[in-house]
Amino acid sequence: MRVTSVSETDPTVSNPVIPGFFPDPSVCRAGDDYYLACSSFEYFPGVPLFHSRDLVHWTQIGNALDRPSQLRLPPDTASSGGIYAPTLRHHDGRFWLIVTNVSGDGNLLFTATDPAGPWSDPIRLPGVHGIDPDIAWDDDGTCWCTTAGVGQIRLDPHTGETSGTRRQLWSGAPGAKAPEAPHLYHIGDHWYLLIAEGGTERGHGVSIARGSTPTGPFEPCPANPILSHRGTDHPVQNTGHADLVQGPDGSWWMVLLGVRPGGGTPGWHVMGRETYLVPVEWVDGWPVVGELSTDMPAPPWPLGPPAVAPERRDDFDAAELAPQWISLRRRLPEDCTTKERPGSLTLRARGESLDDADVTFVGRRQQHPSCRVRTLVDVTEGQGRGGLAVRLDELHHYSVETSAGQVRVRARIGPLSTVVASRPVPPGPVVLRAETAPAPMVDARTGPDLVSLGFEEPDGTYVELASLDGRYLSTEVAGGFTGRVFGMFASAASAHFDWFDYEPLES
Ligand code: 6LW
Repeated sequence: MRVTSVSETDPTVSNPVIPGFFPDPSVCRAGDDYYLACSSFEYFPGVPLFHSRDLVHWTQIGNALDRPSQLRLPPDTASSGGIYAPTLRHHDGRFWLIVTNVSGDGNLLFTATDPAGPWSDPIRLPGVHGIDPDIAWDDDGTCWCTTAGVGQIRLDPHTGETSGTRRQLWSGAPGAKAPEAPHLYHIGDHWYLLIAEGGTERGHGVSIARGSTPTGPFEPCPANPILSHRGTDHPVQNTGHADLVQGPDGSWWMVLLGVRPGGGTPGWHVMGRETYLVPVEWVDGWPVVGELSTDMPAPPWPLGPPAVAPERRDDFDAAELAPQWISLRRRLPEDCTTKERPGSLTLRARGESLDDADVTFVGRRQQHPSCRVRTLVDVTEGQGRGGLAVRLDELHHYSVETSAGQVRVRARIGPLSTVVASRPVPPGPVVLRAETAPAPMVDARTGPDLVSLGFEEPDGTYVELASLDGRYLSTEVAGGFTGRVFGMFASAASAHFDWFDYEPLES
């Protein structure tokens, strides 16, 4: 996150305010603090949580679901399955997080006194059906749970029991794809029901309706969709899945997801759906959403300290991994530890390759269009094999891996899997490298970037083994709801990673 100050009086801030695959943002305010939660799908730990004091600078403070009793993702959990959209709220002095595990126990409710955790074990919600659950309290303390579709039911948030009948609140704009991501707000004299519709691709948009009670009836806003970039050439596309929040000065703002397609036409996005911020004005009791720009005028209040980004280089000196590190479906202490070799992350292989859903993997999201990722890995023990991956899912990944005396680059693109290049190397630890750079020219035939993979000789000289088209690691090609993750993996015996360095490059 960088504040590009044009001048002290007129700084601009860059959007997305949270770059990288952090979709389906839900935001809440508690006094002078703001907290935001995102979807996490097949990754463990799940539901990344951020903190801000100014809605602009967001620092990840943890992951709400960081133990198996909270997040059970079976080995056969599909990529882009698992944890779908959360809603995060502050009520009665507690934080409430409601979310759907589409590959496990359905809708679940968690509470915490500190959003940094620990969060409770789940309260199961067997009577809540559908994804994108929202939770809101009426003035009399009644709790309403609203889900995609848009259905609503009364909920006891302490027991998870529902009561009454599920009522259909609104079906969104005529002919639009199913309304999703409902959020209910009591603002002034009205209850507002905010939804996403059109699907999370290029047709995505945000619509709203209002009524005099939390159960409706709801009157659609005449200006719906109040936000959409469908049919435009705006650099941010797929805008939708929003949440409203009041700024420190009482003004209103919206967080939402969007993507940055690159390359030729139709454009391919590789960092997933990212979290954006946009101002909102109220006119005649309806929200009017301001211009979403990637370099937007800073909000009219003093900006807090810049976000604390993940450490560029991790030497794995700490007993626990920092919150930006994510694994696939689970993280078993016997397979992923910094205790076996102090100052090193030891990964013990479960699967035999990145094609396996159960591969031992620890990675962090790509958050910059251009970046260089390096890691020092030692597989010299026994028949070890492991390496550095650029992953979208089991069917779309590039990797540079090493085993006794050899380094090779593998590419998996859908049904195709091949070793693109290999090179003998002396036995012993080796620095593996992956870096992304904008494609040299942009026309209808070029993807957004090239992904270079290789290793470093002992004197640091980079030996590029392959330069591959980044479009095949994009969501437009692979489908799904996530974005690229750079990760370390073990695919035979064990691999020891002494450090991991993620260097943003000017693009
Ligand atoms: C999310 C829903 C959606 O739950 O995608 O396309 C799901 N719309 O709002 C995953 O992000």
